[in-house]
Amino acid sequence: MLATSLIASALLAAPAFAATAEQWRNRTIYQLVVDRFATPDGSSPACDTSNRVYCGGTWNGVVSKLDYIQDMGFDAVWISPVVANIEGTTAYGEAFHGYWTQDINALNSHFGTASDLQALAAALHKRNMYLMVDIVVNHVASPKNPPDYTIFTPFDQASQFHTEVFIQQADYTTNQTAVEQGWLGDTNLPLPDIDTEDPNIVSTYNTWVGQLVSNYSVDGLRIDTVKHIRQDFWPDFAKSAGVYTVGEVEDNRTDYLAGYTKVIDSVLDYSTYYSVFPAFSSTSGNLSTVSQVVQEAQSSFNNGEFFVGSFIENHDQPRFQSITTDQALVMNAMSWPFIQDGIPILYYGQEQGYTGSNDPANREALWLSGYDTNKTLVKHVTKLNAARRAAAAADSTYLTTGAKFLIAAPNTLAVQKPGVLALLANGGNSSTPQWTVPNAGFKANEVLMDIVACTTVTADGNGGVTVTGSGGMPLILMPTAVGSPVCSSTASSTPASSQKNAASVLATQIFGVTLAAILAAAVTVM
Ligand code: ABC
Ligand code: CA
Repeated sequence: MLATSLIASALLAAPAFAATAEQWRNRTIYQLVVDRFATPDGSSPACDTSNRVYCGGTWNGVVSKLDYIQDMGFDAVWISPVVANIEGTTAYGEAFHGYWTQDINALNSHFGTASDLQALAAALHKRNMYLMVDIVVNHVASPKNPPDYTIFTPFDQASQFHTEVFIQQADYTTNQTAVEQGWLGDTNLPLPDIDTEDPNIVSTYNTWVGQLVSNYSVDGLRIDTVKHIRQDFWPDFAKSAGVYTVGEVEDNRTDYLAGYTKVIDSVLDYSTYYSVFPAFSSTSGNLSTVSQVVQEAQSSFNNGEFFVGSFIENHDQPRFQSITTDQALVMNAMSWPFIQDGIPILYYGQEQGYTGSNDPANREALWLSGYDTNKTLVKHVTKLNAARRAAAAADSTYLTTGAKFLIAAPNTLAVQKPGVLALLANGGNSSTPQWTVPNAGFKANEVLMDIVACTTVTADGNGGVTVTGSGGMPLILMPTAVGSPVCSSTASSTPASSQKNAASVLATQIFGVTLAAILAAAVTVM
């Protein structure tokens, strides 16, 4: 009796999962900007991104929309930074995004109270979902230049900061010391760079991160500006955090990113991003570069690509649909994070077809979409999540076996993971891509389900496939026993345009067969 009630109360308390990288491996993450995701009362205030002001989203707002996130199949949420930021307007507007720290020991009151943030963690845990919090330790932000250091907490003295010298673009490839000890921002809004060489500051930060994680039951951390602090700062910091850490190292050089995978759990997969994004955003993009970059990362990253955060959009980059609105290219690009080795991340609004370009345009209010779950891309991502989960359940090696490129051509890719063959293309919505994969690892003559169109493809006698796509769409093939439930548990996501295509292909085939049969019959009669 006592034991039962103890268990019951432990369940009610929904404790932190304080999850390790290993526990994050099978998860998928929905990234959101708190100010732009949901209002606490369900209202839909206007939100002109170009004004760069707070629009009204809060942590309670996030709680109220967890069904929307969970129904798409995500089991983790990455929220924008939570600590108190500088108030009022600056040359670049207000700190609605949360990256302009003033006080690491206080919360940003625009988003709610400490108990609201704890309630968000508890609401997620009750659903067996994880909370990832975004943190910034490299710098604070100053509304004026030179800064008045007394406004910051706890580092409130000029001596606790590096000398004010702004990082220049050229430094990024030639001067790592400048990258680590120079300042981000500019004279309009400097981001004073904290002296993370000072042992007192290091220990303050290590204590701070442990408390943040325990106070708010955090399960994982996205760490900002990781390349702006010396690498040997990170292992102790990550250990003090005690949860999965994925770092932002904005760089297209795989070997450069690799270094950081040795000091924290992993990195956001920026080098793949810089090849995947252009490769899918135009019909003249080159998909074969994707295989080169990914294979280099698989062999040089600590733990290969398994713990990276894989993404197509985020709050710093132009949305995919600001470059192209060809829905076949969009569907292909969006599939990428879900068929590779790492942890997929979807940036809020991508599922609603948002088109904002560079910051601040890419931070649209999601309430303006009405959280429409009938959108094609909502359905597509729901299936992608379901397919990944089904693949992992069907084959225990799915999440631990590196992706293989069976085709890596300029316009087509065939990416194989245990039990899944993803056929991707960048020919656009009027193309009919073709893939010939002589040995795709399926059983001889096995019937496969393409979970994108929810139609079947039959493997040949060697377990290979020869497929002609329609409307430039990707195919994600799985044995029917695994793929059919993905299709039946999620509504059809086939866009009207490609349904028409598929129907006309079918009609041609039927007509072709009929015509051939009539001709054959005619020949026989004659
Ligand atoms: C504000 C305005 C912007 C305005 C800017 C000057 O000021 O909103 O419109 O253009 C936060 C806010 C931003 C704000 C900034 C500055 O603060 O979110 O809205 O911009 O006040 C992280 C976060 C980011 C955050 C900060 C600061 C850091 O994700 O949201 O921004 O806390 C560098 C950093 C990177 C940082 C990024 C914004 O800046 O390294 O951590 N992101 C090269 C460098 C990168 C550099 C990038 C941009 O330029 O290598 O290190 O990122 O300056 C590829 C190369 C890359 C190259 C790119 C451009 O090309 O491989 O290396 O990146 O091919
Ligand atoms: Ca620094």
